[in-house]
Amino acid sequence: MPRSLHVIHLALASVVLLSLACQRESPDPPIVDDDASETHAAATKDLSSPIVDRPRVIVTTDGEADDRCSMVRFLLTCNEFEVEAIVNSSSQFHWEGGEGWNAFHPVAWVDEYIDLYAQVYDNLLLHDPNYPSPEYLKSRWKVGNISAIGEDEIRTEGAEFIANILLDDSDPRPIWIQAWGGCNTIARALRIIQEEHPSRMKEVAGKLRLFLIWEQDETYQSYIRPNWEQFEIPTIISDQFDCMAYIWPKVLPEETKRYFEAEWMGQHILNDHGPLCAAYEAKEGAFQAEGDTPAFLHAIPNGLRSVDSPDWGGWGGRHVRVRNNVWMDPPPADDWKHPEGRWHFGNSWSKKLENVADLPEQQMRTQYFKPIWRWLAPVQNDFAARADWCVKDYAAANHPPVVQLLDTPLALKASPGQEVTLDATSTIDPDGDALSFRWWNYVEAGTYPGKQLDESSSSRTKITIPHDAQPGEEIHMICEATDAGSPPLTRYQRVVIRVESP
Ligand SMILES: [Ca+2]
Ligand SMILES: [Ca+2]
Repeated sequence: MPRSLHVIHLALASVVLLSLACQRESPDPPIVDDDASETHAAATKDLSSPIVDRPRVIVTTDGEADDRCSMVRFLLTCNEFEVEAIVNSSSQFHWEGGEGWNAFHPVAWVDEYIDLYAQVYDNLLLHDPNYPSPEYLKSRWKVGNISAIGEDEIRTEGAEFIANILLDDSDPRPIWIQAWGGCNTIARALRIIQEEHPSRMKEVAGKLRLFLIWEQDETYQSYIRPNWEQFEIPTIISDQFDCMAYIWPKVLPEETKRYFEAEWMGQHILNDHGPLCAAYEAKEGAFQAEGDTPAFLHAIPNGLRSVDSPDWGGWGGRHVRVRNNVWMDPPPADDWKHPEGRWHFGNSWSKKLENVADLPEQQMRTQYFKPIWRWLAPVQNDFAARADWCVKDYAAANHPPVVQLLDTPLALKASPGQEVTLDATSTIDPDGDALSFRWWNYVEAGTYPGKQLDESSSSRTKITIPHDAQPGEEIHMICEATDAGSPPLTRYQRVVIRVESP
């Protein structure tokens, strides 16, 4: 690559390296170019693009075929996270001793997938030095509670491991625990804390974040809710994830489906992208299902800052507050009420809408899943770029732009009628690709009930706060930058404008 691009590449690498400093265990640190670090420091002065701490994540998985597909994508995305643990757990669908469809995939599949990751690891490092070593990932893989549906009695290694991570007070940053299966291993871990360190429950809850793909057993209701919900753990329980699971051919809009069909999947993921992608379990060459993927899409620091609040929306969908700090899916119609108890397969709105036949109901279904599918083209292109990183050198692959705002705070106040400048002209692309921009008003994420503000295709634009906006209302403006590389990659910044009195 040309020298100037090389400097930018190293500078970007130095950004992510900063967050490694506070990682307990980290992969071998790559060599840092001091000059490049200074270049970056100078380049980011006065820019509203905070250095993003990589979110700490714990995955619990029931090993279903779609979990295994999600794991391929997760491993290719784990440079974005500090992977604290990957833990096998059971669910209402799969447990040890389950038969037929309910069979439990032998736990060693996680280890086998990390072995496949090891085969492409050196090449992934060419693209981001933050990829954790296979040895590190293996040290973080444990087996949790798998002996039966909702079994949360046995003190498993996986439950203890999660408890110890939560009890480690040397690192106060949040931890996102994802339930790709049941909540039983998470429940057992929390019960260890309640029984042995009751005085620390509030402190532990303070850094805990839950993203549940349905409640795939009873343990959230039987144990976690009565004992822990009082501590206001931000908890997302998702149903909209289902549009990335097996029903995608029925429920995704036509313009999105092509990213899931055999032609696209074969070209971008399955063929000629190394052993990890080759292990991806396609269905007749097409996407099969990745129902659990939204649980970690939510935490990717792509600029949307969706982890800041579940109702802000982002790659993992958008949710509304239902009770205490529990968030579920926006209702498809005003008279659809969230369940008082468990939110799961048995009362899922997705399942209720899956096979509707008449047009208005189909339109309702499309709207219901929009919080996820509106992002799926960039999500799939992001996957495709990572697949390329398994086999291509830096110059031959694409890397996402870094959206940087100039004199534009990420949170600002403005009064009705006031003009606000939104400036992303400092955005860079590590490959030197041309960039296209879109500044748009994410209406659903805000609280201003008026009509959508006009969008702009300039990197720098001005908006006028509507005259009927009321003090306290919020307007969310998204800057979306897409590069001209192949596949095209998109990153964001979000500016939240709070309306104040004139
Ligand atoms: Ca699962
Ligand atoms: Ca690029």
